[in-house]
Amino acid sequence: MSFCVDTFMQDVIAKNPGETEFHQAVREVAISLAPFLNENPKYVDAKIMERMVEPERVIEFRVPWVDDKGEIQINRGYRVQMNSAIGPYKGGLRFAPSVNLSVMKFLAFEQTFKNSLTTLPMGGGKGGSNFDPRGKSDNEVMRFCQAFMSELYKYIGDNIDIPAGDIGVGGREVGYLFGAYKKLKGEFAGVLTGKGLSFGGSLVRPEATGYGTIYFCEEMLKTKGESIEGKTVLASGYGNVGTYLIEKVAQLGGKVVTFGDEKGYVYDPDGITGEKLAFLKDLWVVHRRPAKDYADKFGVKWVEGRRPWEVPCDIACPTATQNELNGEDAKTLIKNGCMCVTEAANMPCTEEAYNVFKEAKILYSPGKASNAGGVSVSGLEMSQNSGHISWSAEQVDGMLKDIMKNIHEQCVRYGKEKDGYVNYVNGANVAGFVKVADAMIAQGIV
Ligand code: 2IT
Repeated sequence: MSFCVDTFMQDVIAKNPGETEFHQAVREVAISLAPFLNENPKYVDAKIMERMVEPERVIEFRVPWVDDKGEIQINRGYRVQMNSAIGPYKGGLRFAPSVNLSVMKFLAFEQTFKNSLTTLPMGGGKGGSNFDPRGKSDNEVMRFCQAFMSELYKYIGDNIDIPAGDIGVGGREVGYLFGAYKKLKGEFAGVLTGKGLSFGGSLVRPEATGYGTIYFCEEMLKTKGESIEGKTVLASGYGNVGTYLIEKVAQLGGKVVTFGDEKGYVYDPDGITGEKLAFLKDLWVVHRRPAKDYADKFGVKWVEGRRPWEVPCDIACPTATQNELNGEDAKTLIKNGCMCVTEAANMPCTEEAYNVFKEAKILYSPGKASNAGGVSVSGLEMSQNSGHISWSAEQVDGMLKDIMKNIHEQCVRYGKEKDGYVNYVNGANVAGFVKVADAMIAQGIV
């Protein structure tokens, strides 16, 4: 048997009609794995790819709750339990209006590869709801989280499936979800990660995705004899990921000059450091305020209705959401001299954008490699919970650095081409695949 991307994709599209994000994520993996699969037919014969695109289980449920006005609201909840070959399902929950089954499945599929790369024993899962926490009161968010957990608790557990945060789910939401689980199950278990420090959370978990992305970026730059110091960097979002990414760049002597939201972006040519960084750190994570507040406060430029990729830079870090950087944006970045694109969000670059970067042979890393720091520290939170211990910030940060370095090495090992160019997409996909695939073969047809 041989592996043919077109035949495989036709089948995936026929079985999952309309799920465009899921098709996109699977196609990227299929294209990059095809040569490897055809050199290693045991994976083709065992139909590993066909098995991996079929979630082990999808849970979809009604989430009714009552808002502050007394009106009944109905949202839809999801948990996609994608793959448990190398560990219990692990992955975040996303609360955003754009959430649908396609988005959940693409994220769960990516998560399986990402978690495999972390070197920790975690399978892949993802969940969430089309609930929008923006503009809701604390009480509304709490009632929603309780309603959501009143169904989800049946399917999760500290050795079964361990959710965490993603877009729209931060410390506040994880706290409410944890409280609801504890009440329903009557047990205090490490069933969620990203918890508050006083009830089993890990130091450095909030910072881990942003910090980890920059540690990975540093490793990429090192291969060219470069570093972050003195570099001009673009970020897009300023949630949990963007905020701490900006902080780490500032700590390492680089300068992030943009961030934004769906309304536009801030351009601060002097860089977001010092007092401005302190303001930014609270802007969304604490106060949930629009990006424009920063421009108004510091008298810098606000660019309405556009994305930051038009600003000249050395390094671009998409930190917001899927497909936020398209082929045209990619061409603009290259034209302006960008040498490195490190994804902090999940699948933020379109297929066209990826092809532009590949053609130009610049440093480009997919989120499943470079943003794996978040779930890695979640894995470390699970270890601390099961050992009833807590590690210092230095210990966790040191382990995070080692993990990001290791992921970079795996990408280079599997992604280096004959001319020395490292295709991090191929490297991440093959390395992530091999571990899961070998575990699946060893466990038989289950
Ligand atoms: O996309 C991701 O890796 C996350 N949202 C974090 C998942 C986790 O379990 O910490």
